[in-house]
Amino acid sequence: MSRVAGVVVTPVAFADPPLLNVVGVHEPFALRALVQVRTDDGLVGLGETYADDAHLARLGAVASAVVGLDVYDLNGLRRIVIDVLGNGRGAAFGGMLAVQDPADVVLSPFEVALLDIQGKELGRPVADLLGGVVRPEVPFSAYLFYKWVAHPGRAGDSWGEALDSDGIVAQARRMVDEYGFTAIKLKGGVFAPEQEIEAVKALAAAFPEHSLRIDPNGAWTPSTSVRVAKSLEGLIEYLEDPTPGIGGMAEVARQTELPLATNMCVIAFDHLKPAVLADAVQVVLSDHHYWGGLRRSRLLAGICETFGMGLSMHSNSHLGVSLAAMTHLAAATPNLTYACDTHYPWKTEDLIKPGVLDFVGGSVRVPSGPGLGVELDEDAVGRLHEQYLSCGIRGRDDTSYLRRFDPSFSPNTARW
Ligand code: GKR
Ligand code: MG
Repeated sequence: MSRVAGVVVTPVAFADPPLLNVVGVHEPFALRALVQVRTDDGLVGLGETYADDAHLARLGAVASAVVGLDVYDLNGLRRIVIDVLGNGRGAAFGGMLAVQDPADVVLSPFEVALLDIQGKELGRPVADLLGGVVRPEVPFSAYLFYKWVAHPGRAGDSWGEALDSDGIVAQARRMVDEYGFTAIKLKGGVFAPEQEIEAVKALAAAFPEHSLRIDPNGAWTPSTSVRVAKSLEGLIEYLEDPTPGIGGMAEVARQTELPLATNMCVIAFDHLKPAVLADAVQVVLSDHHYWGGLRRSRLLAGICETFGMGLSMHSNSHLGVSLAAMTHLAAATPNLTYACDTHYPWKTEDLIKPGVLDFVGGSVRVPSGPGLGVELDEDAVGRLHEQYLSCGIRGRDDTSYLRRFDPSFSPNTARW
């Protein structure tokens, strides 16, 4: 039986294009932390998570406290995390993620790493430890963004500009051609709702067989949300976070046939009861990075099944260790019936050796090797860590970055 002998947490930075959203624009580099858990018999398990300074400090505190833990004692791991962090401190992770209690966010990469070790010890993929594979190929969606042609003062990327419907359709065309996606999500909340409705209609005309979604990250008032919903009924499979809060979502849900999805107003177990009571949300977007890892995400799936809610999967900018974990989770979750979100096509650098997580027909085949089934590229880890050290970014802040170029910018939440 293996025990934890040590943990190394390595912050890394990878190039990220200027993708626009309701709170601003992605900075030139996105941050992630790689968590490597080593056992006394030489196995190494991998986890990936956010990497702002405050989170790194919490990860570091837990890393020291887990030494000696039996790698099968996931309940013990959670107790340690709760003991180390104590109660009652909220935490923000940049972008739009803020939680009342960071325990599940901190738990996640350690839990994934221990499952990776368990799988390696047993010679079984992580999906087998989560109940077995129900779908060997996991469908993902094309995740479209309005975007600038380049970060100001830097060289452009190969995607070019997308600031109108034509640009969005061209971006979708490339995503679909290169990755085979059969579902398409547009990140909205950037332009006036009419312009974004027009973009969805242009996508529907260009991709009549594809499932579509739009996610303005709570940019609209409830009445605007109802108006948008009415014009998109029949065209999209769900409307994601049109307006902030469980109350606002419930108000919209009462007035549209469209299912409402969220990764903003239901992001922790405490939020489920009020959301269910208000019938605010018909689809929950799970995300193992803040729902406490893979097994607690399975618990969320069970709760969604119990209350008749659909289940999809949320993504932030991420690398291959996260994609592997997402794929194992989705492969082993029977009621995760929508294509999962992923930012993966936007990255040009990774921590893992290529060849295991390729998209074919829009899907990633669940890796068959033991554990997560991915291998670190040690040179790339070193390179991306150096990039972290030199890039100067220590936490995600899309708003301040956009304000550097447009000092009058203010986040659009519930403005329209
Ligand atoms: O990467 O800009 C982004 C997204 O807007 C991300 O931060 C969101 O968390 O993808 C996310 C979402 O579905 O809301
Ligand atoms: Mg969302």
